[in-house]
Parts: sequence; structure tokens; C-alpha cells
Amino acid sequence: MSLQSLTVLDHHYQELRNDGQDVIQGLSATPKTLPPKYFYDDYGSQLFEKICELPEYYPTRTEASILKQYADEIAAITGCCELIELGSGSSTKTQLLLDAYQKIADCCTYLPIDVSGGILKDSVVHLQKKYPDFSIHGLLGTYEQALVHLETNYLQSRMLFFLGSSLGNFTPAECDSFFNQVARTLQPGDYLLLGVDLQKPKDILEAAYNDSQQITDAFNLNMLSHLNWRFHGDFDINLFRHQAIYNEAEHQIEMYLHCQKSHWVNLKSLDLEVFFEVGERILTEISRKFNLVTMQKQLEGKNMKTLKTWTDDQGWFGLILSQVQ
Ligand code: AVJ
Repeated sequence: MSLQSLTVLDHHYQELRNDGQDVIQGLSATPKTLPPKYFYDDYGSQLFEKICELPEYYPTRTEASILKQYADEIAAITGCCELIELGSGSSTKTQLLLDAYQKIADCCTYLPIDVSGGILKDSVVHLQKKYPDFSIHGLLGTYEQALVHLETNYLQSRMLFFLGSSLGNFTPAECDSFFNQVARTLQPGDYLLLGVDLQKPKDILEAAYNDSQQITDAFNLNMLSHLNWRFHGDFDINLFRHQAIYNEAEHQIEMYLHCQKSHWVNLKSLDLEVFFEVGERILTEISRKFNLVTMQKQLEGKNMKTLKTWTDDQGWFGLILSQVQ
């Protein structure tokens, strides 16, 4: 693969010099938290790919079925533009969109953005083969780094897409500043395509995050292994248990790592020693479940007008296409 097709947005990201201030902050807080981006080292991204195929984990296949049905319509509305994907992962679902754009344009640009270098490289290589006429360029970095980079490299009209309900990882305040940053990155006339997981009964949600094969357990625990290699830590993953519960008042899944025994953990390169009490838990992720109408209003407040929304028959998952005014 040519080096040209991948831009590393922060050369320290994959190195131990990542300053880890967010880890220090989260583990020093009460209750303890860790940012979900630390799920996604290369192994974590592989586990996430497995989650997407689990019988209980409906979001991926539901969103894919909507895209399958409406990708042509989306492409017809926006026409050819620079396609930018935040958190592209393996770009599997994206191919439904790329197929649709290939039909309407001779050559398109696709910029996948991810924090996991391994999966990003593999998918850029794979997609470049499958779509030889597309200009494909991976950006390795966080959402924030990518959006800042894109702000200063405006070339042509854009559609930014953020699928899989990854937006659900943001608290309402983080969501608000994310939309502000998106609004700065896009110009009037540009598009945002947002995939959001919708509110539904607790039993369906809790099953999706507590799968019977325990892949989600491994995914959650892997965050600690990731921190071990990145920050020279000594987390013992056997001393923690996965737990996911649906908080109905907040409309969000909360994923925790439950400490089974009081002990100290040392993260050498962060100069951090943390005590874990038996029964104490670390919040590793929130996954908010949305209401389509409320989300449209929120986007409108950011000067992004909804052009169209789509859902599946059960109304489990929603796609929103909006345009910057
Ligand atoms: C990638 C953040 C959308 O919240 O459903 C899957 C991550 N966590 N199973 C989600 C996840 C546990 C996923 N997102």
C-alpha cells in the first residue's frame, strides 16, 4: 500500500507518548470513567467487528438494511461530493453508499477516518481495489483531530457521515460541541448523514450489550489490556467483570467494568497509581438511544436542516440526512 493513501493526523497517537491525560482524569474521578475510544486498538476493533455480527446486536444489520434500501436515494439527493466518514472501522456498511455513488459519478473521493491504524490500512487497500476509480485516503486520528484537519483543507462539497450510532457515546454536552465542530467543518450546502439507534424496550437493548457468546465482555475488558500496553500498566483483567445496564431515565446503555477484589493498579508511563475498591465500577461507555424528532430539532439548532429521514419497519434505527443552511 502506498504511504500516500494514509495520513497520520497525530504522529504520537499510536505511540506511548500519547499523553493519556484523559485516562488520568477519568481514573482519578469518582465514580471512575474511561473514554470509549480506548476500546479500539487493533484487537478491540476486531472484537467490535464480531459484535456487529452477533444475533443480539441488531444496530449494524438494521442500519445496513436501511442503507441497502435507500443508498441510491441518498446519492441522488446529494449528488457527487467528497465522502467523509468518521469512525469508519472496516467500512463494511460504507460500501452500500460507495456502490450508490459509483453509479452516479465517474470519480468520487472517500476519506475514512479512524483511530485504529490496522483496520484503516486494511480497508483502504481493500476499497481501493474494489473501487479503482475512487480516490480513497485514510486519516488516522481521533474525530477532533480529523475535524480540525478538514476545517483547513476544504476542497469540494462534502457529505460527512457518522454511522452506527457512534454519536451515542457522547454525553449531551459532548454531542453539542461535536455538532459545533461539524458545523465549522462544513460549508452551506454540505450534508451530514447521521445513523442513530432509537429508543426501544429495555430487554432488547440489554441483550444487545450482554451477548450470550460474551464477545462484548471481551471487548469491554480489552480496554484494560489496551491501557496496559499503551501506558505500561498492570491491570489484571481477571479482577474485573463486564456489566451493561439500560438506564431508562437517561435513555442510555451504560457499560461498566466491575472490580471483584480491592487492589492497586499502576500505569507506569502515566505516573499513576489507582486504588480499586471491591464492588467499585469503571464506566467505560454510554450508548445513548435517541428520538428521531428530538435529534432533528437539535440539528436545526445547529443550522442543519433535515432533508429526509429513514427507519426500518420496526423503527429501531434511524438515518437522518441534513444539510447545512
Ligand atoms: C460503536 C459506539 C455505536 O454503542 O453500540 C457495541 C459500541 N459497545 N457494543 C454501541 C458498542 C458495546 C457501539 N458504538
